[in-house]
Amino acid sequence: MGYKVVVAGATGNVGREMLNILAEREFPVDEIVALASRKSLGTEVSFGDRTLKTKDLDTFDFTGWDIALFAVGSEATKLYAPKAAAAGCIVIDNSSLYRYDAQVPLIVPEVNADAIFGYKQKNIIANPNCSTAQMVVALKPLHDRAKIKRVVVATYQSVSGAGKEGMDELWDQTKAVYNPVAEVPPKKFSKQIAFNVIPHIDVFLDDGSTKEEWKMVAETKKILDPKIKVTATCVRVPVFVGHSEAINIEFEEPLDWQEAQDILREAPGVMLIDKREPGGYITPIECVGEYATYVSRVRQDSTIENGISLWCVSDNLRKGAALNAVQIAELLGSKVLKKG
Ligand code: 11C
Repeated sequence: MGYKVVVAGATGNVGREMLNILAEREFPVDEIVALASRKSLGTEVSFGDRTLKTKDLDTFDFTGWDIALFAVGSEATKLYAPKAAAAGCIVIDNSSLYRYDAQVPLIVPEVNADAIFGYKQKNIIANPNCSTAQMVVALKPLHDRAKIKRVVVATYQSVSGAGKEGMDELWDQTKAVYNPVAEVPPKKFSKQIAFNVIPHIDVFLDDGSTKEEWKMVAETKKILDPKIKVTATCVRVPVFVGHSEAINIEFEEPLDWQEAQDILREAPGVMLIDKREPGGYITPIECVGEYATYVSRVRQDSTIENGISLWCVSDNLRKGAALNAVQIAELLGSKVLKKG
């Protein structure tokens, strides 16, 4: 016996990946429905070797459905997630709407799987921001060994984090540079993204940081440890898929880089590729379509007492979104619902 599964927002970048990953990982599905907003109604999406025609999220009755994976953005989540949850369907939400709600667990299965039981309070579980998810997967095993005090991170985030429109803007601007028939002015991004980098993701906050940077701070605290201090600079780069992060970590206890490598080599969800030679590290183009959080360039930071620096790369649509959501569904299955 398997589950009745809903994927809401099935025509977007993340929704499509949710369907792909449910099929790839052979999630025990008895019945599946792909939902979309009115404007995408009837669009066909793939689920393994099947094709699903999207149905209307607005009129869908969630009664009798076990799990709903939501990838619809905060506004639609606000309307439909409570409706699904009230009908007894457990929502795994990819938007930021519920992430900071004390009654909603925010889960990265490799890091805080036991928090899953908190779903009972609202029947909702939150999926983290992509840049946080990959970072905490890499930090967790190091924190367990040497206790992290402070993290300084700079991100290099791909345009797919901004949805299909972000990807189209990079593509169109890149073409226009070589074949300038018509100018492609910035629309989704605040400046030209082709052949450029933009130190601005999400809205600006009063202290001069951006909401993307704030999310990395707040989410790391909620998922991993509220005592860890985090400071982030989030940057959009002209890469289609795959977020990269340069992470500097200060520990309470000494940790040398060889031991950090050994720990990361064994850590769940992590793939260490660290040869200390040209090409002996991972770049975003190599992580597309993969599940792992890749770590490279592990080295001592001798400017602080117990410091390590490293490079971390992952597919933002997968570990950063759809894969993590499916892993949460798997966790729900194995620890709570126990049907599969
Ligand atoms: C980006 N990280 O790369 C964002 C996308 O809070 O789920 C995901 C935003 C979020 O633009």
